[in-house]
Amino acid sequence: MIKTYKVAVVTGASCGIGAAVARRLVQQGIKLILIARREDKLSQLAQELRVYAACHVIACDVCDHAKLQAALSVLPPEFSAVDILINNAGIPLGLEPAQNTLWQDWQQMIATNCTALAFITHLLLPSMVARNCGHIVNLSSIAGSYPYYGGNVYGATKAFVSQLSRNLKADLLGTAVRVTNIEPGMVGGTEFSQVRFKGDERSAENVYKGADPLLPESVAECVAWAIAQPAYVNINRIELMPVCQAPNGLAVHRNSSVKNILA
Ligand code: 8X3
Repeated sequence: MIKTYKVAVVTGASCGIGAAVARRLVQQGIKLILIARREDKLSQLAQELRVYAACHVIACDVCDHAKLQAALSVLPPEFSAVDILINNAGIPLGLEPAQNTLWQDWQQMIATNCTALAFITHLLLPSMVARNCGHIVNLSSIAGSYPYYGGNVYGATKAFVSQLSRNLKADLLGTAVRVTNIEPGMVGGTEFSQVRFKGDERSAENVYKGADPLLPESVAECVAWAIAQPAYVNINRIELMPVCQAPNGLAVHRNSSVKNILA
């Protein structure tokens, strides 16, 4: 039996992967609750998608727990039973080694990628369990599995998301609620790098130079596929990366005399 989900919440819905997932789900007639900070972008997207299904916009920073909780507690009746939660909102800040980073950046990544994701999950999960219907899709990253230079706290927050997904699955055994962790590698066509490099366009563009990255739609396709599986199937995790990317093994620092011999 294919699951008949009716309402999905998408966080970070205003652009990139969030918007692509929203576009993909709405084509299946799923009503959307779109959450992001930028009201203008959200309203524009909602206007585009209302041709397919109803959309409800919540312009809110996911880190503002009180505002988010208030908005989700007064949903119009047709949106009140949330079946799908797409935990997409997340930020990377910086690509410096840990010793050169700003504490505020670490705090902000933890607040957005971990605490806000946990908060909205904690808010919506009880109703899914009570109705015995639901699917939580967490947008983690390959950075949660593979360390890379400058990945420090960003990667650690994604490891949190991946482990939370596994632990939720364990807790939800015996219910029909499903959990899927999506772990993409390099995705172009999003604001990811602009955010990471804080508006430094040159550094942001360099990340994708000469590369053929995934697109937001590549990730949206995975989300849609996981959701469309028969009710008895849980897709635990999907790791995807572009062909041009690979984990690059372990690094060894050698002292300079040996470096000269090996060169
Ligand atoms: C980020 C993945 O490969 O761009 O979530 O660092 S990667």
